[in-house]
Amino acid sequence: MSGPFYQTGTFTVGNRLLAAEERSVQANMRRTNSLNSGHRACQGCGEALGARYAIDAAMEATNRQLIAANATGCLEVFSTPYPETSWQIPWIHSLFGNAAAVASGVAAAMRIKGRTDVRVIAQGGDGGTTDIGFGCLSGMFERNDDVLYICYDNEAYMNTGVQRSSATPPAARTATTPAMGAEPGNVFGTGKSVPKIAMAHNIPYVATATVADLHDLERKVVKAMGFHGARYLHIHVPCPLGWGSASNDTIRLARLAVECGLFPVFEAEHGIVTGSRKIRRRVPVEDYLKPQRRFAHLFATEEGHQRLKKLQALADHNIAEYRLLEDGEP
Ligand SMILES: Cc1ncc(C[n+]2csc(CCOP(=O)(O)OP(=O)(O)O)c2C)c(N)n1
Ligand code: SF4
Repeated sequence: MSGPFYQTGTFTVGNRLLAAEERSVQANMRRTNSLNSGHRACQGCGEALGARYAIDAAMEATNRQLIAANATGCLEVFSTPYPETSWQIPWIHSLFGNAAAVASGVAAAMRIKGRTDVRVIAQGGDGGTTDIGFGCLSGMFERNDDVLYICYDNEAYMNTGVQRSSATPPAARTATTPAMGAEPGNVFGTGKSVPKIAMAHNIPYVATATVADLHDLERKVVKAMGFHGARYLHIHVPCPLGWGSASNDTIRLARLAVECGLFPVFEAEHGIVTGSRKIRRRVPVEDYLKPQRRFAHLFATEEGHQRLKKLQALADHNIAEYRLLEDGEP
């Protein structure tokens, strides 16, 4: 364990103060760098960071016997400009909407070939997951196919110019929900929580994670690979281009999303929540929203301030639902 003088496992102190077994794979000589340098993600891309850590952790957990299916989207486009690729693993580009089905097929083929050592991941953005790929994903869950599906949630269709998805938060400005008119930005609606929908399928493991806590993200990937059957990991990944945020603010924003309650971090087994990451220093939603230009209109008018109150109410609801301020588990 680390010494008593240091706060470890946070953004202030890195791996060097942690015991070897507690370190993220960043400081591990066995790190595979499965998403290698040379890709063309934007500076500060949360999706690139999340994928790099998730896939390296999965490689470590599976003794490097891993195949990934990737939906169309930023992660596929920035990593694999044909005929080149940054991936150092067997990797297949599916269609936009069928990564889960392609991964299910790969897993079935591995089973028929008797390759029980080879494990399969499917991954995609929130558009590919919560919208167009949703049917294939639900089928994968319902059949309990032996696949870990990872959604990198940057809250819009970024690759094609920032269109709204069903994961776009209310009031956010996107190319299809402009910050003007009677309802500026995305409408306040009923929303769609795919982690909750995944839980409703009773699959072995569901978790949310964020690039602000890479140790937790790695731990959840490793844990997910310890299960067989369908598993779902939903990672919150800030997108400087789509959010209108500074590229050096990616980690800070990911952390503020958790600390204000708008992105609850939790895990569940067989449909039951088993743990949630407690908020250490609660902040108002304004702290998270203000550095993002997609929410700038909220700070310009009295109507905007009324909408801020509605967003705070959503955060408060999450805090109560996942008991994010209470001691004990979950
Ligand atoms: C059937 C189909 N419709 C539309 C597209 C165009 N398209 C490619 S990527 C993309 C958006 C991807 O958004 P998301 O899944 O959220 O991933 P991100 O780029 O944000 O990481 C769209 C609309 C497509 N490739 N196929
Ligand atoms: S648009 Fe967003 S998700 Fe896509 S590469 Fe740039 S920062 Fe990453």
